[in-house]
Amino acid sequence: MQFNNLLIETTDGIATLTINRPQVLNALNSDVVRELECALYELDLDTTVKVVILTGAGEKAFVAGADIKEMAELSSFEAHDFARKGQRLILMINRMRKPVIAAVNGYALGGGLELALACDFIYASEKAKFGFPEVGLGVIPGFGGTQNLARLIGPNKANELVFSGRIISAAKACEWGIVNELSAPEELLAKVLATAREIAGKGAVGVAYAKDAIASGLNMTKEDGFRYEASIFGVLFATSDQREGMGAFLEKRTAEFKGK
Ligand code: DAK
Repeated sequence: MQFNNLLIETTDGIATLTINRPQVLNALNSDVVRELECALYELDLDTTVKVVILTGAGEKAFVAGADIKEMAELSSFEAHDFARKGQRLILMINRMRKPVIAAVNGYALGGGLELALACDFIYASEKAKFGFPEVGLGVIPGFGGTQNLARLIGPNKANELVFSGRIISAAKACEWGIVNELSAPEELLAKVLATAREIAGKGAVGVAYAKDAIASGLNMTKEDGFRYEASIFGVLFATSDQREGMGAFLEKRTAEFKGK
């Protein structure tokens, strides 16, 4: 598929997906959301891709939110449709079998922060800024932001951020646990790539099931989560990656995982 708003570059099993509308700070209109969904669907099916990195074009923004110009004109039916598309995209990232890392290079506001929160973890530039300005626009976060943020940092900090519409610094976002690691802007992609390479060198089946166990477990009681983890642990003993991983350890060599 031809993408008008995305750049995709794949090297050594790591796909970097760049939202490319820097003239409007990479704001998410319905075309971008549709393209992201199509691109991520393809990347999930591509077994040569082990990790996906999501970032924004330009130096200023990851994504400065939903496209307010487009959103302002939506009818209620279109707004409902926009929400369904956006939520489908967020859920798709959760359900993908490979990790998606957000490299937040600038503003991550509103729908942009929701997109970053849907990723498996966030690395950010020291110059990045985070916030949910929605209440100032008379709405609330609608792409799962209230749910994902409260689960990540707890309800009290989520309440403060969402109710105030305040924009916080990258340092504060890191202190609050929204961001895993900060870097100088020019070092961000290299840092994310280094972590992506580390993950890509592991067994893809183990990584996929670990993602599933952690994400699914968050919606379960602890006991059900333990039971789910145990059943996945058992399933992994039917894979070639388990035989290769343990065999390589015993033979004192580097494992060559096949991802099956
Ligand atoms: N939408 C459209 N255009 C945007 C934009 C956005 N979100 N953010 C920036 N731009 C455009 C600006 O209009 C400007 O365009 P020109 O005037 O040059 O044509 C260009 O990008 C550069 O922006 P600025 O000139 O404003 O740059 P500054 O450095 O002065 O300010 C800023 C940067 C990020 C502080 C400022 O641009 C800003 O406040 N942007 C809006 C941020 C915002 O409020 N974002 C949240 C949007 S609400 C839903 C699901 C989800 C959502 C909604 C509904 N459903 C369930 C239905 C999500 C909602 C949101 O994300």
